[in-house]
Amino acid sequence: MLTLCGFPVSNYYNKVKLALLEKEVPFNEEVVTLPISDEAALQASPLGKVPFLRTPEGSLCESQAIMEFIESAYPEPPLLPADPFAAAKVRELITFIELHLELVARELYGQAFFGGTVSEATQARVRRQLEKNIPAFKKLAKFSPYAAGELFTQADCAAFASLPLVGMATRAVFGEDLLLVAGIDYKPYIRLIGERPSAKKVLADRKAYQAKPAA
Ligand SMILES: N[C@@H](CCC(=O)N[C@@H](CS)C(=O)NCC(=O)O)C(=O)O
Repeated sequence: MLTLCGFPVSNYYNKVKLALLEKEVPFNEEVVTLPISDEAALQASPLGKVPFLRTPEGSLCESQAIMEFIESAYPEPPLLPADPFAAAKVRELITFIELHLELVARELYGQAFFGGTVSEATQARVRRQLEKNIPAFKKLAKFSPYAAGELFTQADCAAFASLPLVGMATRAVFGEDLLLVAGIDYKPYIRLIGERPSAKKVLADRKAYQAKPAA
């Protein structure tokens, strides 16, 4: 049996959880919070990040590596197109969502979500970067109706988990949602994905986790 380790507020955890639920793969969840100090967990995820996956063959970290494992081990229903070029386009989009949008916006989270402050220099750098990367993402994303086109793919797992964070963080720090400013009307798309049973479970589990008093 697979065990997904992390916590249900993490966007990367929820990306993988969506894929497992879409494929109806049986899995357990183990809450692992940050910072990770447990030596066995650090063995599984040496950078101390979540998610990581325990499998009967050993553990795996890095959400995209986990997604690729799940896709190969449980091919149905596919979350990547069979055509190699179309599959590469999905992976390209995931890289834009995570590396060029989410990871850049992540520098704002301390101020946006955790009551911290981000220096003006960092804010300016992040804004410049996002003002370059968001229009680039817009050129690739289809939203017709899914992120990469007509099929629900891994890119939707990534987009559903990460785009709202980019929007919320930029709105909180800059006073405007830079995705919307760039003309990416992602909210109807998020609502569409949110109708899927997999996404409903991810959202319900996140809400329940957030409602729990801190241990
Ligand atoms: N590239 C990693 C990113 C995972 C990641 O950044 N997870 C966050 C939680 S959403 C985390 O563990 N942060 C703690 C840290 O970076 O030390 C992946 O795709 O799994």
